[in-house]
Amino acid sequence: MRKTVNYFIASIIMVLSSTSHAHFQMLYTPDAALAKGQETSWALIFSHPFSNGYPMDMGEPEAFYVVHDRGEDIPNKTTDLKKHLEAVQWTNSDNESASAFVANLPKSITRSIGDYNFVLTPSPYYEAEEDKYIQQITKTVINVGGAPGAWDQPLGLPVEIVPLDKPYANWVGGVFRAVVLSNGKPVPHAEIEIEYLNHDPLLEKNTFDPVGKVTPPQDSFVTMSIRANAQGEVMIGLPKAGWWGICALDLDDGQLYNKKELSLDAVLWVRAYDM
Ligand SMILES: [Cu+2]
Repeated sequence: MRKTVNYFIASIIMVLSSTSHAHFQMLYTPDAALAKGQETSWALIFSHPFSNGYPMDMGEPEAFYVVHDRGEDIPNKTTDLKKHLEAVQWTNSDNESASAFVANLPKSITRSIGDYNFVLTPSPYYEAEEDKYIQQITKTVINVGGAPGAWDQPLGLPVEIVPLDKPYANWVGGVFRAVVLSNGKPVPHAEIEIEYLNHDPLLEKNTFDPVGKVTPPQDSFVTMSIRANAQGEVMIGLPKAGWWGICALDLDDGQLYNKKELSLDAVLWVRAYDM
């Protein structure tokens, strides 16, 4: 009985503490800098990347596509990827699961050299605790063959984090800069959350690696909070190899969804490599 009560209390504490961690839309693929075109595997999970906290149900995404850019004078090419989506149940190591999506993209998608901006517009997620909807428009940029494209150009999304450094080519120990846009305009002092992808998605198992790479000294280190500067620019350090998520919160102008408040957020994933 005592054990049951303790377990019950522990569950409550876990729920309370996980809700204080940032919800993060993940648009994951293992590698960001590919030597040549190849098949790529993706996981689209709405989760808590640092803590391996409970995942949240994703509805069918509103949009999932890739914009390929091969540099000057060649027009961008947009390829819709929704037909490649496969609905799955994604589980964390506490056996909490939620609906998510995976995509195995054929080599033809990343056949040529240059930058590939993958964009996901998930359907709005209802957050009961705050009685509002959250929609995180998410970008992951990868490169094939080292030929730079227009990684520094906005894609014209309603809300967007635009890189000021190549998001797919960062050494550990470097910094990464970006500017936060809403309707194409910088957002001064935007509220930003940063999370390190501490538990790698295991794509063949639809679950996260139960072993985290780092242990935080305290809860403030799980989701780091910063503010953009007066020009809407953000700068973060990259102290460890892997993926870093940057989320700019609530960039809309009081938008509603189903007559409730909608927080329209922008997420960018940045990859750091060991030197
Ligand atoms: Cu959360």
